[in-house]
Amino acid sequence: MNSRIVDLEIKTDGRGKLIPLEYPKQLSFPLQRIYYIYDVNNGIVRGRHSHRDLEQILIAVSGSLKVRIKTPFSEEIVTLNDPSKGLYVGPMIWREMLDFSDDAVLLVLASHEYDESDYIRDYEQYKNEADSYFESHKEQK
Ligand code: T46
Repeated sequence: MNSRIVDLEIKTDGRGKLIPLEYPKQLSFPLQRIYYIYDVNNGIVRGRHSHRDLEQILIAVSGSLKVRIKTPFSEEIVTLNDPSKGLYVGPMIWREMLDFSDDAVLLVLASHEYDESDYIRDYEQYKNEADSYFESHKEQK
């Protein structure tokens, strides 16, 4: 699938831990935007969309949350609860973020500026577009 957990290298010394994220050393795409999500109430599900081109890395820098990642062919739920693990999410992956702990802060590194026309928010529309996308990108299925 066009998503995977990425191990982020920790620089540890007697003062604590630091994780650098720099393109092209640790990041596979040049960064154009960051945002973070926090204060998400119990029972809330965010996301529920796909992106046509955007690549992102999601990191729970504090607390924990789950991410459901879906294509027309597969589905899995990934728990993010470790600031040294990133979830890379490539184009044409349906995502939903849920089960945020009270202290969860989800940091997102994005390859492009915010662009609403890159979002697919209707699941039927997503399935139609994803079928043709994965037909021509079989290696990402
Ligand atoms: C994604 C998941 C992981 C902006 O103005 N600029 C931004 O960069 C973003 C991301 C959002 N917004 C506005 C658009 C909406 O009015 O912030 C509001 C909430 O955005 P949205 O409902 O899209 O948030 P989520 O949590 O459902 O999804 C977000 C990202 O939008 C999305 O790209 O992959 O986090």
